Amino acid sequence: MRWRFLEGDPRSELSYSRSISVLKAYPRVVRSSKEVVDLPGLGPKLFKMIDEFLKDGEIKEARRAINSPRFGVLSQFSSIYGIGPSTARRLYDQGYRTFEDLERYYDEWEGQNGKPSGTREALLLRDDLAQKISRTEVEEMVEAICKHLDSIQEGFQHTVCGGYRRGKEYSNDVDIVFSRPGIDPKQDRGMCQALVTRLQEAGLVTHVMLLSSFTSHHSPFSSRSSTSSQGIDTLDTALTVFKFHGEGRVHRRLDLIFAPWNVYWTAVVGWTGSTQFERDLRIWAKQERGMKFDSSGITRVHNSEQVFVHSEEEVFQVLGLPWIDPTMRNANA
Ligand code: DCT
Ligand code: MG
Ligand code: MG
Repeated sequence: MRWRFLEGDPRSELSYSRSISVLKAYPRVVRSSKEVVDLPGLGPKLFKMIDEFLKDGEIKEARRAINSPRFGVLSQFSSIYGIGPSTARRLYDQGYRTFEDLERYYDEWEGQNGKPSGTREALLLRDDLAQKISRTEVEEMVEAICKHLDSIQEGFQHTVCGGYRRGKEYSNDVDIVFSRPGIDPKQDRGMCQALVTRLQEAGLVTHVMLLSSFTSHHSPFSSRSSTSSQGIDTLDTALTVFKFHGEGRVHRRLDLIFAPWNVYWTAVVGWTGSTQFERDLRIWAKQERGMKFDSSGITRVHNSEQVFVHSEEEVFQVLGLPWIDPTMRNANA
């Protein structure tokens, strides 16, 4: 799956990703591919791999990837915040192999373009950002952030989403969705920006990678397309880097999302993940319900009518699904 991702073959990557999530959800130990022939999303190629793994303890193709220097370098490069697989491949093809090579490349880039490069910053932060965040530290960050938000405007509700909400012991970043119940979103326009500015002034946000009210939910580096043209159902999003003052503190990635109250719960579902769960939810909504689901809202495809919800249960209800506990949404590899 990772090899396909790094080499830019999204169809195949997604197919492996789905197969992995299906196998992961299978409650018994698999002793032969015959046991899983009836599971959805698995094909002949995967059955061969399962049997090969059961027989040899590894899969040749996966071994080839792991042993390939190119795979190693692309993995490293794409671990940098802001470098996606296609940039990683371009850099590799131009002969770059190490982080030091990349530092030189981006230094030159800065010299030529006369402006700082976000990726150069991310390279400096790479050791910090590679460290995982404990639940305790997530909670400590959330408390500090909410205190600052309260000092700007009281009455906001928040949910810490992402891996934390799915029960993961350690997260790669912190994702928080905010909204003010019953308030016309026009009134809170600019809150995301205001909070980021406040956190910057407090010296807690050290870098802003993206500040946007124009895109719905996605990182600047992901290929998810913008979903709706109406201004009302886009979310204010800030992708930032956060660091507490003091010795031994580490830079952390922090995603802040501000949603209008009537799509707060779709935003919570959309930002809870996992990524594979979100993919499947979107496919389900479209195929089974004729609806378009994403974190910025649910719309009926045939008349573009928006469906508003008031709880997470209702999101699932509208989609015709039973509520699924966040800890059961860990469908990623
Ligand atoms: N998400 C999504 N599509 C994307 C990016 C994110 O559907 N292109 C959703 C799924 C998870 C949620 O947003 C938060 O994403 P991340 O923070 O990237 O992942 P995570 O599941 O929180 O895991 P971690 O942050 O620990 O790596
Ligand atoms: Mg996260
Ligand atoms: Mg995130």
